[in-house]
Amino acid sequence: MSFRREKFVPQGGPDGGDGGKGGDGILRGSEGEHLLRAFQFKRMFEAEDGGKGLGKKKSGRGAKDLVVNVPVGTLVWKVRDDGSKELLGDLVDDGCRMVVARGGRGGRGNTHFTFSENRVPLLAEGGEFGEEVELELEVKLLADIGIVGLPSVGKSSLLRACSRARPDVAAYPFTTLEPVLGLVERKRRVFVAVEIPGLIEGAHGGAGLGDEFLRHMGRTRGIIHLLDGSSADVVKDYRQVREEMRLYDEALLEKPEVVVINKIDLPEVRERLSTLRETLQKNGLRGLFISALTGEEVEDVLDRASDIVDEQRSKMKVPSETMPALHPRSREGKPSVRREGEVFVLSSPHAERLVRRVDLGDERVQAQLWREFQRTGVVRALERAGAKSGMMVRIGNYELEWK
Ligand SMILES: Nc1nc2c(ncn2[C@@H]2O[C@H](COP(=O)(O)OP(=O)(O)O)[C@@H](O)[C@H]2O)c(=O)[nH]1
Ligand SMILES: [Mg+2]
Repeated sequence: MSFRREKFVPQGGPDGGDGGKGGDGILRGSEGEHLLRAFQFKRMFEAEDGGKGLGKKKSGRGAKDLVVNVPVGTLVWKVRDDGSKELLGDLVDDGCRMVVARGGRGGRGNTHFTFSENRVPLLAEGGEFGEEVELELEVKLLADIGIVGLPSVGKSSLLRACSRARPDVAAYPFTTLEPVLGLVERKRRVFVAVEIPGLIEGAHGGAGLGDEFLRHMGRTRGIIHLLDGSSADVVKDYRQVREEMRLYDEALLEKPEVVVINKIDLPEVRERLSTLRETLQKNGLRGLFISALTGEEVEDVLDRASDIVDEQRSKMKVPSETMPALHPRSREGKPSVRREGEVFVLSSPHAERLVRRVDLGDERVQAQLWREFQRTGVVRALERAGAKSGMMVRIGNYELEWK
């Protein structure tokens, strides 16, 4: 609320500007995020208030939106008051944004409450309250790197060696029947690796596995193709797996891959390292040699895989996109009245915002409020509900006597 100040004019016209809009609460999918890090120590996030309206009809500044980064692939659930949940959507792309709680609009300054017979408007609105929402976030790890290879080449062992994932390791095939995901941390970079249940293993697991396989593989940015150094023919093994991949989806063959020969800790493998290298070379392959069991040279593989992930991430940048807000803004709506014993409870956002902001003890304000209530249908609603002189009317947190 503000009035112009001019020399020789005791009280100028009203010039109170509107309040600024409160910031929106936004979730943003981010490739760089792999855990809900932002939520480790903090569970409650609040965008800033909009700035106050000023004199000279200056509007308050709109507050900056609050943007919280979550991993790409996060599912967002809204928790209702009764505890039930509603899926609002998932943040599938890097940079996509979801407005989960809208900031309130600023209140209108007293310039809006001038009427012909009222040159000194003492009414102004409080700002609209921002939306408040309780969410549950479910992180679905999306694999960056798929580890493929025949049964028992050491896929589970490698995933164990480089992440905290604990897949079954066994000396016989057909163990890992579900894709196991592990978070791999390299220096300051993080990526997700998935053990793809061997295609042959999968063939024993029923039809559903093929879909699982594709779901994870389709999205990976690269492949670690693991070979067993103690195998009689690593090139044949390699081709067999590539052929299986081709049968699932030819596009899988286009993904960048690292060829890795495992089990170099075994003496018989160590002895024929140079032969193995030659054989691979002759077939146009270059491999890295590791032992998933002892961890020897595993770092090299992870560095290489990490590079692939970074390269592919920068290639696959999708334009930032804002999802539509989640629920339609409640409209101001007509005032409604309900009775609670002797008290009439008025529900009208506009009226609530007015009483929050003005000096109810001032008789001039009361008169103007009355006028405004008449104009906006509040009086009629109360009368229709049976309000009579002397009864109490509750508006927001205030109770007024109806005269
Ligand atoms: N000596 C040796 N054995 C290994 C190595 N990696 C895996 N193994 C063994 O090979 C067998 C199969 O390993 P696993 O990780 O389950 O293979 P997967 O079927 O490809 O997941 C297990 O007995 C492992 O202990 C390795 O680097 N050296
Ligand atoms: Mg396994």
